[in-house]
Amino acid sequence: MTSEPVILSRTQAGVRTLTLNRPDKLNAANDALLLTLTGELEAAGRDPEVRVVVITGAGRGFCAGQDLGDVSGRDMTFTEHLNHTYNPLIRTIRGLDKPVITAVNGVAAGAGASLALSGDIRLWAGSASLIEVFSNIALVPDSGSTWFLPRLVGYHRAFELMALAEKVGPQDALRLGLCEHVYPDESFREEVQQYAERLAARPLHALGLTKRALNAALNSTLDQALDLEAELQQLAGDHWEHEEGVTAFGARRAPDFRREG
Ligand code: LHQ
Repeated sequence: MTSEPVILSRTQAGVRTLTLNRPDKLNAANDALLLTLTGELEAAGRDPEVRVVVITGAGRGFCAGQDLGDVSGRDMTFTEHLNHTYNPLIRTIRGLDKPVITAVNGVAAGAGASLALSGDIRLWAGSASLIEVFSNIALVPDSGSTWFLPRLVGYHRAFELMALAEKVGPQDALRLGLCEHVYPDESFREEVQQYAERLAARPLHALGLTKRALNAALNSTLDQALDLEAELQQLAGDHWEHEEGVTAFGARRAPDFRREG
């Protein structure tokens, strides 16, 4: 008997879509799902055909966090489990020098909420929601939630969301800055693909450096940010993308950042 792959992968117009595929459990994560997703992200980073990565969920959920029925992680301590699975995943997303879109199609709970927040761009369907559900089972928010959430909503709202584990819907998510756009359920997949293709037409090398600069700036002083900008601007300025952008501007045509340099 062949079992369904835990991650589905397809590539269209430079957009690699990785779909969490345990729909019966709202894509609750087991080790296989987490390790495969991390491997797929690394592979997408190396693949020149891939310009943008989309992470989404099959069925009505995005990701319900740790699969509470899966005991495969139980021969490890909680700390070992996080260091083996969730932490490398979140680090890979934030460290990838290509844009990652989290396309939140349904409920994102626990570590699934952290995953939803970890994207460079967060697109939500009308029926998406986010729950910092950890306190329901008397755990601490993990997989980056304690880092992402207070930066987005401030300490106090973050604490309240974590303490009460209340569901955040799309309109509140937009207002709080937990997502960039909300699209109707019926057209969600098409809207995500269209958005991702728009991003894929942008200058990939410059966007990778922008991602690096922003991530560093979240933890740096203004002086450090200015120094890093000056360093990275040299890398951007020396790249063919910059020449293409300037040439296109002068010629009053659209730049073609998809061509090989
Ligand atoms: C699930 C799950 C799930 C298994 C729904 N597991 N089956 C890291 C490292 C180490 C240890 C621990 O944790 C962590 C990080 C974490 O992520 S901790 C947080 C773990 N996640 C949760 O506590 C969420 C538990 N789920 C829920 O609270 C609800 O299911 C939510 C709010 C996500 C959705 O509620 P509903 O829309 O009402 O759906 P449902 O509850 O009816 O679930 C549908 C099915 O999915 C159901 O199965 P069934 O066979 O009855 O249809 C659930 O048992 C299953 N499912 N989450 N995490």
